[in-house]
Amino acid sequence: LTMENSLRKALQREEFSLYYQPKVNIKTGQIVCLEALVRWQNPEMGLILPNQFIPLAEDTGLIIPLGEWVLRTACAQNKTWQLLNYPPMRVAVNFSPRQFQQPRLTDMVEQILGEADLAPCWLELELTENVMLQNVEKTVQTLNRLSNLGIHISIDDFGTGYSSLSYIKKLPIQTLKIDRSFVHDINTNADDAAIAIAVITMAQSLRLNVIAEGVETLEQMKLLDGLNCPEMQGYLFSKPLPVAEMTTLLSNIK
Ligand code: G
Ligand code: G
Ligand code: MN
Ligand code: NA
Repeated sequence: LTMENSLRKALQREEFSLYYQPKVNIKTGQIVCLEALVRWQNPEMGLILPNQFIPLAEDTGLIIPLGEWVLRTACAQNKTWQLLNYPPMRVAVNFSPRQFQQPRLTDMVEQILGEADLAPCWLELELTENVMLQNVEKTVQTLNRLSNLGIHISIDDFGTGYSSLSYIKKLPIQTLKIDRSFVHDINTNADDAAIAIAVITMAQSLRLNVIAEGVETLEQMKLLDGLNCPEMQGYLFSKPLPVAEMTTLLSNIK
């Protein structure tokens, strides 16, 4: 209960912050997107990672105001970087199941984009397969609305969920993110490599973009590059960074 009470107060006490991690196009060397990852710095408990509080936020419904804060902060930050003349890139925000199912989701997203004065093409939403499996018709309708605004939709942790290939074909999405569990041992585990190849091949046939996450070594990068996976994300390029450090990184590449 302590954790729940602290979580309730954390928003008004401004204890949350966003870290950003680049997604890199390996062919051009450009950063195409920065993924926003929420952190909670509590005075008593210290730094708390999302895996330790997102499930609780989901269960208590606090994910709704927290999610809006994340979206608003990420959009405003991306606009700030654009006004500072850094090369334009998308900002990606993770949406959990309850967030995706909230009433008037599209209105809320549109309003936040408007407040930030950020064009929708610079926003990406990351959804897991399971987020979208609840109600197929509703899911397609919501994704169509978001997609028609010009927002980029990605399927996060792809390969770990239960979606069928025919289902994926129906969805207005742009990108598949190969889950990092398949990347970790890709150089030594033939099964993991086979799954990565299958996802990359499928993405190519469906004309979807594909990105590998959790890339930590040069060997993993080379193998994925050889498989024609154009985009990568992981500690090899950068760990998630707070705003000041990310701004320094952006200055160094400008
Ligand atoms: O930041 P880290 O790599 O520890 O993230 C762990 C998990 O928490 C990931 O699955 C990520 O998608 C999720 N996560 C991080 N930030 C957010 C957020 O702002 N909203 C939601 N819903 N999930 C997040
Ligand atoms: O589920 P999602 O992809 O949103 O989660 C992102 C999580 O992955 C964050 O917790 C982030 O800190 C973590 N992460 C990012 N890059 C790497 C990496 O190269 N290796 C590992 N092990 N984790 C990573
Ligand atoms: Mn993600
Ligand atoms: Na993931």
